[in-house]
Amino acid sequence: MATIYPEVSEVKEKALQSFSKEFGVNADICVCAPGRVNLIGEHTDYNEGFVLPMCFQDLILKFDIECGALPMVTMIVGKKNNSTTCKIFSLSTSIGGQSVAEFNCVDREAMKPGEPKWANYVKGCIANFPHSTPGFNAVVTSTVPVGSGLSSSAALEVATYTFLEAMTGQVSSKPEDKALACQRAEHEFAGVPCGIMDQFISAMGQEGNALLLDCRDLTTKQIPMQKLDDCVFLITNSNAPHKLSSSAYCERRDCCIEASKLLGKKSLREANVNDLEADFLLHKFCSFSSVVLKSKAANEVTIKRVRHVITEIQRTLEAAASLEKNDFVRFGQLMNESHNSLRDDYEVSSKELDSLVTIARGVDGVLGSRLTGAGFGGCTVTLLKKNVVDTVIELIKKEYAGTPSFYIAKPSKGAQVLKL
Ligand code: NG1
Ligand code: MG
Repeated sequence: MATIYPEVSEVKEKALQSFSKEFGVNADICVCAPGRVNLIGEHTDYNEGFVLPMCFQDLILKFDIECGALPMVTMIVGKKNNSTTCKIFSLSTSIGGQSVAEFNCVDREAMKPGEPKWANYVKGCIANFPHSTPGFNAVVTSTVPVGSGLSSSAALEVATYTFLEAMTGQVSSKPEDKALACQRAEHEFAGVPCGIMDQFISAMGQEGNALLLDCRDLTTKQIPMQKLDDCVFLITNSNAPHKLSSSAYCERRDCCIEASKLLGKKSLREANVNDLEADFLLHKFCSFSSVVLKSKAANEVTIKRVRHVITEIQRTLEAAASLEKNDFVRFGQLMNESHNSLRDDYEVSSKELDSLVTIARGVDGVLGSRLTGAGFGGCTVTLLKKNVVDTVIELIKKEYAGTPSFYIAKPSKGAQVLKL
């Protein structure tokens, strides 16, 4: 049994008390699932490439010494209620504020997305759970900030699914089935055509490790991070609104799918830089075949998008290998290259994210800095020496135009059932 930090107990106690108050009985199930930060491998998951995310807790550092960690989790406590309905109270702003959802969870045909929005993730998981589910009461709360690229949605899905497993005793023998069911929940009930990374890491994360995930065959490799020693990952939330992100996400995804079709590949994972230089260009610009010719500018944009995906997949593999060799300098360089490619070729950065990255990179002791998540807003992740964390935070507070928030990421465990 892994260490349960006292702070997790605090989140748990609050949820249990609310449950007793709302329902007049004690909950008998308690589960949690974390958000995640992606270290490298951005916009590669839906191209069947590699990603390298980790679950994390927010480390408390004093004079470079680790003296605690705050949880970044979504927690659900609950109990069967001998009915066909489920009634769920949300306690936190990151899950739609204080609100309640009530619906029939036995008749799956009747289950449709609706209001409140956060309950759609829960409904999606119930609809995709391979066993029947009885009615239940629950309280859900979260410390994962919403809309920041730290995957609060996957945390809610994976927590829900883990809750259903604990309640029915039907635990998935393969964690990939659980992740895939949660991904379908997001596609079908939240209408977000997300890749597989978020659900996988939330379900499979292990304390002290990042996870290298091959999004083509769904094989994984735990990458130990204990050797980071005097380095740490700092997450900076730009707290900038990212209105563009969902339409741009779909547009990028469609562009990649179209490009892979034109190249005659199942996905961009099968493509390599030669495709960009020879075939692709030739095919697009010179051939009079059945391919619908687009303007030169549109083709150039597609080539940039494809170049990002191809090079990012390579960078991710090299980054995982560098981490295994404790070559953090190389890892940091790859993070920088990743950001530059997301900014210039994939064009998903923003002035806020660029500014955070530039400020951080200017400090001696920073090894690399990049945007994380889909882009346009949300967070950056920076690899740096522990002894310059305070300097970087102070400098960002001083020079960044917005109001940032910070998390020092300690690799932590994925979804779990907690003892009551
Ligand atoms: P964020 O922005 O962290 O939600 C999104 C996708 C991921 C992945 C990244 C880009 C969702 C829910 N998740 O992450 O699957 O494609 O963008 O690497 O849309
Ligand atoms: Mg999300």
